[in-house]
Formats: sequence, C-alpha cells, structure tokens
Amino acid sequence: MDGDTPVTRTVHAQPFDFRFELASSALVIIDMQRDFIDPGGFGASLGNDVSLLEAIVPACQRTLQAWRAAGGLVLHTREAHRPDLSDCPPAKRLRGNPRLRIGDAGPMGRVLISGQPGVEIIAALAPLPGETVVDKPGKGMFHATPVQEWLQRAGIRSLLFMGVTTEVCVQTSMREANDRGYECLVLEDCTESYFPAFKAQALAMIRAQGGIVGWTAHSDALLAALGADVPDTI
Ligand code: C5J
Repeated sequence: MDGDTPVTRTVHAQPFDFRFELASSALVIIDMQRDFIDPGGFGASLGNDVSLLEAIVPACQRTLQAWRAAGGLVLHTREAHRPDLSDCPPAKRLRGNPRLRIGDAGPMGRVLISGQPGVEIIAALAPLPGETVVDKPGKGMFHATPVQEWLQRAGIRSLLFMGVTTEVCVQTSMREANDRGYECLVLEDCTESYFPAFKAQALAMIRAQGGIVGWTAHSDALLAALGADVPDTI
C-alpha cells in the first residue's frame, strides 16, 4: 500500500503520462472467462480464433501479480445472466449468433449463464479469496450491477483495465467509467479481440483527441511505475 503519504505513480502512456495513487485505484479485469478464451468454449465453437485471446494471458498474469504484490484492489467481471434470462433483453439474445444463443446448451454448459463452467474465470487469473467478482448482464460493467457503489465505497478514482474483448466489454466499461468521472487506463498488451483491426481501432479511439475516453499503455510501463521487475522490452 502507499502508506500514510499517498505516492503518485506515473505510467508512461498515450496520449500523455497517466498518474494514479494506488490507494484510490483498482485493476479491473473484464470477462477473462473460459467460454471466451479456452479452446473448446463458446467463442471457439463460433469459429473464433481463441489463440489470439489466450496469447495475452501471460501479460495479464504478470500484471496481476505485480498489482497484488503492490497491495492494489482488484475487480473481476464476468459477462453472465440469470438462469431464467430475466436480465437478458430479447434485443441482446436474438441478435446473438443463431447457432448458439445466450442460455443455450454450449460446450461448457449454458452459454453466459451464472454458475456454468464456461463463465468461470480462467485458472491462470483466478480471483483470490477476498477479491470482488461481479456478474454483469450487459457489455458495460455499470449496467445493472453494484459496481458504482463498490467503487465509491472504496474511494476509487482511477481504473486500470485488462480483459476481453477490447472493442466490446472493455471499451464499453471504460466509456461508462469515463462518463462517471473515473480516470481510465487500458493496458494494451493485456486486452484482445477476435478481430485485431477492431482492437487497434478501439485503442486509437480511446486515446484520440487528447484522451477523449482515457489513456493506453503497455503493461511494462505500469510495472515500472509499481517498481516491479520489468522484462527487458521497455
Ligand atoms: C465481451 C462480447 N466480454 N464480446 N463480450 O466482450 O460479447
């Protein structure tokens, strides 16, 4: 922890340096769940190349370890609905892939339903006892969840994002957070899309116009700001 005197940390980011204090920051890990990432899950069964998403796991793991070692707060989200689908509007369900919709029986249980194996966070990033896990029925993490109250209670002002997919749940959550006044940084090598061009464009949009939605940075820059060991790529 920062101790009695808050220490301001500086991450070399785009479009300019991102400053935060550990005690008023949370690392938000969006939807790193088995159905999106594991071979043999829902994402793979729809023909997506999940190896793209799997590839960010080591960087996420390293960043999470460094963040935990520094004493930072962690919030995990999962995209998940109630078993009776009462929180899944038809507009969302019916626009999904007709071959496998939310609530259907998929390769890892019912697709995007709380409590099903496919909704579990992958083992490499499993939450520790005491870390908060929020099931969110929307793409954004504030819609129909207690996230805003949780962040306010914890005195959080800055959010650092990892997870999938960049242009859907990560970007939506970040935009919602930005509108609520949080300072948001997305870690470029800790987020991914099934469509690399969408990831590149989402990151470009976030940091455009002087950081219209927030900042982006490589995780090595965060590790350096935390005083953690940085691989020799920076
Ligand atoms: C997430 C999705 N988590 N792409 N969901 O981004 O539908």
